[in-house]
Amino acid sequence: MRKIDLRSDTVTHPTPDMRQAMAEAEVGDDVLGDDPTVKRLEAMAAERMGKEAAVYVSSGTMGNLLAVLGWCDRGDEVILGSEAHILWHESAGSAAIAGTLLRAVPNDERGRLDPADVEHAVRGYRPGVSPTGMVALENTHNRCSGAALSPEDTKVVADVAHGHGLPLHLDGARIFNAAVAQEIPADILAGHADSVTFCFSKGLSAPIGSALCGPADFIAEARKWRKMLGGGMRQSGVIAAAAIVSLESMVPRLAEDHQNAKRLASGLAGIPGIAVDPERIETNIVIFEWEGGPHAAFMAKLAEAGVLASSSGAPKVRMVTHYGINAEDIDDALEAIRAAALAAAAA
Ligand code: TLP
Repeated sequence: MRKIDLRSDTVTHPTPDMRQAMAEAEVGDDVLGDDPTVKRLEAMAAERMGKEAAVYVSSGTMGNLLAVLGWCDRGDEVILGSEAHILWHESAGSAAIAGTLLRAVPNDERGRLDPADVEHAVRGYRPGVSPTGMVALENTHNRCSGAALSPEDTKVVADVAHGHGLPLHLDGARIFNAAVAQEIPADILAGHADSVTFCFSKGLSAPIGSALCGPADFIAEARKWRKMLGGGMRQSGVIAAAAIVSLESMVPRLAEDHQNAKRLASGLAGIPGIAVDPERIETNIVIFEWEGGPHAAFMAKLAEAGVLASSSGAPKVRMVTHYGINAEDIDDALEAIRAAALAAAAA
């Protein structure tokens, strides 16, 4: 049976152009600063984000962790949204490795932070208190169904952080989805942030890697942290070559993923037992609620019907559109989901 894999846009495979670029990549020892392809990718990444410099890292998780390590001292706290990926899905690296406290303030259903909450949460050092080391935002927001922050949403929080002399880090794993959805260049979306992480290995379909971008001295220090974490890669031009292709050719097609996500959400809204508001879908992530019976039974029936989805806990189900999934696949998936919903409700 054919599987329609909607677990994540991380499941995308490299395009034929990427594989060719990988085979032909000019390489060197990147730890010694000798890999021309990595250097080219880092220059492109910095330029796309409007920052002075960038470092190529193995994953979005590593990019975010390097930002925490770079901006904070041990014992500092990071103020971020209650649904932030850094808080939920990064294996507590900010605590275990960077020695920081993640202090969540509520984010709204679109991933926005209320600047008054951030203002209230910021603390300087006094005995017994962990001082704030940085503030973080996420664009698009994974757990908020891919909602995109506007430059203004980012600016109001940046203004509070900067007013206290604190940096704002943007987890922009899917910042190009936000850029395409809003027709706003990524450097404008990242403009109010001091540093930004973005991923080549999600909607942009490259096999491996992310970039951390920011001021030159911060990125120079991030290289030290990356080496310490075992992330100094040698002839990484082989994988950077695919990331270059992803930046050059995969951004505009994200619009297709967004249309497919809308199509999916509209279809889901008509299936008994499923609650979703298609109007809320802005990019490529569709999170809906299964209200038709036990969650585990529905997930199992979906998998049996050949539709792979993910879940961050009942009653939520997440489906993500990406390169390799077209409108016809969405229609096939909807038919299978309808059957799975009926079977799960009857079970
Ligand atoms: N997100 C993954 C899972 O970890 C949930 C996914 O399938 O969506 N920031 C954001 C906003 C992310 O969504 C992710 C990955 C990361 C950071 C981490 O990137 P990687 O997986 O490269 O470490």
